[in-house]
Amino acid sequence: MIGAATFLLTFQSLEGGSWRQHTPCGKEFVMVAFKVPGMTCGGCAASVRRALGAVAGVEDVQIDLDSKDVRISGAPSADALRTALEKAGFEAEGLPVA
Ligand SMILES: [Cu+2]
Repeated sequence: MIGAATFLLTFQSLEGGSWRQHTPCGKEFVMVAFKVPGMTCGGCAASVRRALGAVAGVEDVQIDLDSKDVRISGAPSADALRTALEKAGFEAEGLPVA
């Protein structure tokens, strides 16, 4: 339980970048957080979600339209995320290079 609480705190304090995490059951995965300032409505958010969800290795996509924050969990490559976003007409801000 302590592990789960720590995990949640870490997750909520993300500002941009990527993190290697272990779930409470010991599985390792990566979280990537960045901003997509071009999202202005629910339609944009849906496009971004669809584009990112199709990238190999992505397990979950969370989008906060108000803050323009996007959080990915899974093990995708940042380049693949960037390419998918650009194809959908959006630019990522703060997406790690590696
Ligand atoms: Cu829109």
